[in-house]
Amino acid sequence: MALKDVLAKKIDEFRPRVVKLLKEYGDTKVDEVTIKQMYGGMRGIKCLVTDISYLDPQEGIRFRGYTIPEVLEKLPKPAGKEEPYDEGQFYLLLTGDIPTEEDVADVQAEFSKRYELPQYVIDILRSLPRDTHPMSMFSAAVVAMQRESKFFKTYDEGKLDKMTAWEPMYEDVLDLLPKMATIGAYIYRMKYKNDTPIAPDPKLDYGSNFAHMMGIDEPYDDVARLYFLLHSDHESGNVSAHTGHLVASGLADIYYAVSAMIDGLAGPLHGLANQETLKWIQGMMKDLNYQEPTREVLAKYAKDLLARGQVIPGYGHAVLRQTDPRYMAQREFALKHMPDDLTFKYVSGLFEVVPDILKAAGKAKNPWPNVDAHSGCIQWHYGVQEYDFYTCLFSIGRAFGVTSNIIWDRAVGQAIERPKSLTTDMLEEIAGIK
Ligand code: CMX
Repeated sequence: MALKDVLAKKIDEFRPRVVKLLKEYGDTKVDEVTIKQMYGGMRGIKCLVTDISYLDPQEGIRFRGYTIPEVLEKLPKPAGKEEPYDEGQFYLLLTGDIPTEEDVADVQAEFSKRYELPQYVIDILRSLPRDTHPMSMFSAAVVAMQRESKFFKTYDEGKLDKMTAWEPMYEDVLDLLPKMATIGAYIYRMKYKNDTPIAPDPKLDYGSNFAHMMGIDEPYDDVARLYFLLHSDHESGNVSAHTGHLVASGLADIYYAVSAMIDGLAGPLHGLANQETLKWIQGMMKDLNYQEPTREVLAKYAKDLLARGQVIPGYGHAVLRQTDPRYMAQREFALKHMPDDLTFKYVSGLFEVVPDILKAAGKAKNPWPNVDAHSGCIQWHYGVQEYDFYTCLFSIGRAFGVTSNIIWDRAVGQAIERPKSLTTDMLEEIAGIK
């Protein structure tokens, strides 16, 4: 069955569960909120619903109930390749089912018609000053395509209906996801490779097409497939996913929502962390005269950093309390393909010493590495050495999960977001200070 038909069936089966919860259990309490949480970025407040992924503090992310090792094992892979099709990950995120080869081929056929960018998007990218940050370029290119939105057109013609609103949203998502790869690679080659963009090849799967448009040989296609899959979703409360959901909750279309998602990713506390981590590691390599890293020198370097009151980049997490399985998946790739890479040796050496140092320091709730401790070093190894671009890669991957969530938001009629604010005076009153 084609993806859209499978999805339609799933949505029909799922809606009564939401209706029952709201009708019969709508007043059931889920959580309480403290003043600390209100000032503290709403950390941990249970107030969002998503069925696409769940972040278990011990196990890490589960996509539709599957752990990362399970997803990597179960999803179909292109012949002779190590990493699964991103088309298959999209199918899984949307439906909760592991797709067959045929299902993946259907999604690939849909994507293959839609990689080409409208000329005006290229014109817009080219008209921006070349030193514009690639994330700003990315966001501008996506929002510029809003005129293509079928969702908006349906709304504008007065035909948007609660029961079918997910359908034009789905069509918009299918239009946009392949173009995310094309925009990313276009920006890369225009900005960093002497303005030599490479046209998409519709015969290729998503990861291979991206590698082709980046102009990077195998196994960068596997790197791309893995990278996009690992970054595709991380529940819906992180800044990028939440921003996309929030903007779409006002019935904005996917172009506005994904452009805003990109803006959300651009901050150093979120998507920019991967480039910051690699920058720090390479600074350390320079400080240590590019010597082969030993446990002793790495430990001293990390301890000195802590003594100066700084955080160790790539370690710790707001929710996770174990080594991020996304880190482990990348580590396995690096051990196989680039064990002698010096940057990887530093990354690997830090993994051996930093957790104990952080545990001994006693502050960080999670002393283990997160995804960002690893991703930059693999990109660097395959020639993507422009730090600024790394968050664009994250944007392409994250769009798979964010757009899946938004399709389901429309399917189950998630409402416009409108939490309530209080003033500091009111909080002092509640606290009994006044
Ligand atoms: N190095 C040193 N100290 C750290 C630390 C680290 N890597 N991680 C946490 N701590 C410290 C915090 O600074 C905090 O200290 P204060 O009480 O003095 O403020 C204390 O430990 C408690 O923090 P926490 O509750 O464990 O962590 P948070 O939820 O507040 O912050 C994070 C999480 C990721 C911002 C933090 O661990 C950090 O700054 N890590 C380094 C930067 C990084 O790797 N960012 C990428 C995040 C990836 C992602 O979010 O996906």
